[in-house]
Amino acid sequence: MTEITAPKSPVTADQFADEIREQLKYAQNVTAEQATAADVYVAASKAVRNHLADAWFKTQADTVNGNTKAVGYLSAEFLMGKQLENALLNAGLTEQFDKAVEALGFQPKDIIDAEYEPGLGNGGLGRLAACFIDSLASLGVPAFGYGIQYKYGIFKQTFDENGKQVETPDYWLNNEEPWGHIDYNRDQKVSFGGEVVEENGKKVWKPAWSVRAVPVDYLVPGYASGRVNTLRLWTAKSYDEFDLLAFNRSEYMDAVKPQVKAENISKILYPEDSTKVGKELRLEQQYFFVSASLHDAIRVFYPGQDKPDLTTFPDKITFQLNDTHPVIGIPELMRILIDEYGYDWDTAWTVTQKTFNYTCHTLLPEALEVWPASLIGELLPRHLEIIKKINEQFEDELKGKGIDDKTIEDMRIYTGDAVRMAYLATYGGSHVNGVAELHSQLLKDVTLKNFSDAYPTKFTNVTNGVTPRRFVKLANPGLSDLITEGLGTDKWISDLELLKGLVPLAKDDEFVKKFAAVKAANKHAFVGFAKDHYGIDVDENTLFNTMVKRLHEYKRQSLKILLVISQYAALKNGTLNAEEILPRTVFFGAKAAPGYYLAKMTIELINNVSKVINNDPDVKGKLAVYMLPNYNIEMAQNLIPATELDEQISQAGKEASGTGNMKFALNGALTVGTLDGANVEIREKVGAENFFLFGMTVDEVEKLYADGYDPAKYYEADPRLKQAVDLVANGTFSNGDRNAYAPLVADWLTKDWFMALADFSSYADIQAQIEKLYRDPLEWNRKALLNVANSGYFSSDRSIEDYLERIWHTGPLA
Ligand code: NBX
Repeated sequence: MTEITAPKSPVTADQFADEIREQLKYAQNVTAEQATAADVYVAASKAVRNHLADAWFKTQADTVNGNTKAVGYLSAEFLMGKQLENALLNAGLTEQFDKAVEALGFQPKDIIDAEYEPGLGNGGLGRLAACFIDSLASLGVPAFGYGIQYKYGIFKQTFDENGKQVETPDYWLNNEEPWGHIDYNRDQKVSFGGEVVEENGKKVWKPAWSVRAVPVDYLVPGYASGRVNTLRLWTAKSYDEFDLLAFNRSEYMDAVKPQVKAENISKILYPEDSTKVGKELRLEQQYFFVSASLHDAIRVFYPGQDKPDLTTFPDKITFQLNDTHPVIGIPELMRILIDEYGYDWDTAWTVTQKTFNYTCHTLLPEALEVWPASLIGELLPRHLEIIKKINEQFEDELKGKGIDDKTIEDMRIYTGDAVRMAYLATYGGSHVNGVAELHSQLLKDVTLKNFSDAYPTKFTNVTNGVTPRRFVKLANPGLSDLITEGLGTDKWISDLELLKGLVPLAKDDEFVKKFAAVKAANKHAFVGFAKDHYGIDVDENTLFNTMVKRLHEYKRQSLKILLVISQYAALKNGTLNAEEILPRTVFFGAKAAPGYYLAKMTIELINNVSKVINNDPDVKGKLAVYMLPNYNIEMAQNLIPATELDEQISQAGKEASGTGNMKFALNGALTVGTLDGANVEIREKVGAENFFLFGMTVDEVEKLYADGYDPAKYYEADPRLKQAVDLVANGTFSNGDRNAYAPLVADWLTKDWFMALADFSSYADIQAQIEKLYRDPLEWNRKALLNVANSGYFSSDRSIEDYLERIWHTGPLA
């Protein structure tokens, strides 16, 4: 007997159909007969939202009145993905919904698909925030996600006829959006600019302009916890909608200027740019959402109190800083406590330090935000003063610890002309964590070494995780059913370590064959998805080999495309005979930051390699390559379950964690990867024999840098690599134009900062192992199943439990 514990609402399908009809009639103002799929989507979303309302109110009340410290997750990005299916799952209404929409004459899938995916994040960091708030709610921990409701999310990516990336704005609010509720009555005022004056011996900030921060609330339903938390995304509005004087002078454009200036703040998500800094609007965004959120938390936890005792603030809520983006919250809380509530510096500092913790998501020094002091001074003059004073206190503290002047200089938060946000976060909070074991170790040993020496107990690790609800249960229903069958229970959905119970089943050939059949069905389904969405004909009788993530040199999409080119060349040369050839389909998905030249050129190259290979009759049925446009959560949910081989091939010591790697392992793909980020832990858990490892280690990379790296040597030494680079250089993928990729080729041969060429040989060599194993489907699938069985650790529920224990020191509501 299979034990089913998934939530199930007592509402019947008929009742739910009536609720949808009611929404259609009174909210959408269409009859059931007139309704389109888009209407039914909105109506069903509102109906399911209503089902969550009582649990939401109760959770809010318990959060404020209970004695459990809440978590505030401050993040500039929440990459949520589509909401309806997840809300139905957590409300226990999936089956009723399916029947109800069928009764209304629709296919459930068409209604789910009618939702427009919000793209309020760039990649891993934003998706992690979304997984974390899902897990917090599912564990019953009182929590708020705080961020920005951008009008325009991450750009939409298409390719022009030359294969170049084209970015178009993503105006995701073009249609009715049923999930967010704008609450004009819980607004906050956020001010900027002006000057600081002394009045009666007190510093007083006289700002020059203000915007109105209005919250838009999203429900965050937990799975089987009965709890619904809040994601509060701020939108910027102007206080003076309209300058009537200017309007009367017929200066129409000027009349709306204040509105435009204010509303610009939440207009657009910055596409991740790890190299450029100094964007005024970005600092405005950061301060905007952080200031509004801190004030909001005070409003929530001290309702109606003019003189709240804010020394208890850190007992009410702990704020996690998701990377450096919200770090301006540290001086802002100091300012609130001192200027708005009259606390002395030391009390304010104690409260502030207790309130914040910082998660770092990078190892690239250029990705740690550093703001010009002049910019902070202009935009937030009072904060700059506070930062300077924090820095003075910090330097004194370091002197007191006997640290030498040179080291103190290296550690300064305020350098005289810049403010280092990572250092401010490290000093201003209680804990600092990296996002995988290796990453946290490297933070301590390299990136933040001086800080870890001075404050060793601040540093800890919390390895990332992903939510099993979205990325297994919803994305892979076939595998979910098989897991439930194998374990005899569906409890794994909220206790992912139970997947371990599948380990013995890897010895059962019949079960392994069922597992293989699920993968085959997922591949088949993806062929349909690819046809519908991209108009391509994918051959499902090939190995599905995927590399999806942001385009970045350190992630080394170049290494993968060079390998593909060398495989193509081997097929063309006849170096491989027909029996040796393992038919493969390679899928890439990646957005490049719009200003990132080499990344964009790599996309263009992949597209043109794809054109040549896919149109070459000599390799038909043996090799195909696709650069799928606009990689997003929806694509991930469809492609990951269909993938058999996943690429995690960053240079060792560069990928902080990776979370795609976890999603693939949980969905039964084998990984080919380097010893980087969370790959290290994945390999440990799933077993070295179930992971294709290649490439240099962190130490080997360091040694090679130190010895002087010359990529041309590697090019000369491996004929496979030489041939691949030569084919790019000689115009094979650019209609004979030898200049098309010259900058890329020159970079590979003279610089290759992330050492793709040095790792090429071991990467090419391991392919033989991959191909050999794939020819034995039973053994391949046994290993893939063991990946699933041993990846329960990578649930974001486990990550949150680690945060609770190591950093937040709180837990579920009673
Ligand atoms: O955060 C990513 C890391 O690269 C991954 O290794 C890690 O798994 C993931 C979650 O911890 N970082 C990331 O996604 N960064 C950004 O998206 C980003 C956004 C804006 C920005 C800088 C980086 N200014």
